[in-house]
Amino acid sequence: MDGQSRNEAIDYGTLDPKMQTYLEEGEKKALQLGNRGPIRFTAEGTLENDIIESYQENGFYIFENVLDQAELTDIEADLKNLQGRLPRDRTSKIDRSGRPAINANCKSEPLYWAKPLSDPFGGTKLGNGRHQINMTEHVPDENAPEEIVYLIVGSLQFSEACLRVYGHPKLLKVAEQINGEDFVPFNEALFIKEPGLGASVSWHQDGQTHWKKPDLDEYTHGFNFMAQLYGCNAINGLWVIPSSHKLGKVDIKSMCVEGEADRIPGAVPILCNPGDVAMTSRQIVHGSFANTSSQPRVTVNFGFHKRSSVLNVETKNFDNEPIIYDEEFIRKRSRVIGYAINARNEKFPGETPYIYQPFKDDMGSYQWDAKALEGLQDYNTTDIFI
Ligand SMILES: O=C(O)CCC(=O)C(=O)O
Repeated sequence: MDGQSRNEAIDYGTLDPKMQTYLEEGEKKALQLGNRGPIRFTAEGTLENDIIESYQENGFYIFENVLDQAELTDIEADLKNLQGRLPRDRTSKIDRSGRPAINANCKSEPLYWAKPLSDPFGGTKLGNGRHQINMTEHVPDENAPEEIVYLIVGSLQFSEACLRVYGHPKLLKVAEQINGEDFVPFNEALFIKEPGLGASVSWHQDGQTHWKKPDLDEYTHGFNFMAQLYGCNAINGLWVIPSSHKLGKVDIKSMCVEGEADRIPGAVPILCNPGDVAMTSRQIVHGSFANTSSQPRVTVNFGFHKRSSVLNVETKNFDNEPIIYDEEFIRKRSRVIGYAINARNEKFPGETPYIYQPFKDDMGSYQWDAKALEGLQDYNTTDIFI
């Protein structure tokens, strides 16, 4: 792969020789894993076995060239529109042009703010306290804003281009192979790591409900797709510890080494070109450093679960409120899959649309139109967190 560049003369690596070595070693190891390539199916339509085996072994896989330039251009246009409609600051509902901002009518706040180059998650209770360690924070340029938006959740209500990525037939077929044909949604988000500003995401594993279950396996807490708008490099990209998805719940503090700060040994960066889509087990230990690089990283992030991991689970949502995921709850939340398939089919009529088995006789109910868009307002209040 050519990969997104990392300018060693000005980027963070050279400021800290240990970090420079860590980045170089991680890059080398990442490229040796061999877990990348186009999405390939057998003549019978199943995902090629070597891809499944590699994903099973490493806990992540990079599908290359999934989105073409035209699709990336649409995503970028939506992103710019979204960024132009952000509120002036975290307390505001008005954008810089005086219009209602994108969060103006949202019941649940979709925007996550942080100080530039800071660590907003480490050591906090967010996500049930899964971010155990503090990441290195950096002093931004003196002209940097006080705070930035680094994460937008419920992103499919704000971007039709992202909704169409969610309905991508090959990606949904991969989801079926990994989680079964009745797979269910998790959540959707945009991670925005602007150069010299983007916040870190402290090392963590994502599952919360099933760690102690006797039948826990590497598929239990689902996976994420991470589609890359601009590609990503070792500084701005997500890092993972290969195969750590098979270790059960780990003590992340104990993986850190004295004198190495947040540089967990053995980790590798997910290196992508624009249009590549990484698939990562939610159980893998993963995190990202503040974006001190000169390149942006924008990830269109969305995940899926196995139905058996979710059905009738009593848990707490991201805001720590009790919740039960019964059939009706799951069906309603899954409507986004139906809308996404139909929205994609309208834009790309030459593609064979994915058939989502739970809706196979019912796709007409998920017509993508203005009413459907209206119905997606606050859809993320029913995200399925396990
Ligand atoms: O993309 C990132 O930097 C963080 C992603 C992440 O932590 C997640 O999707 O769980």
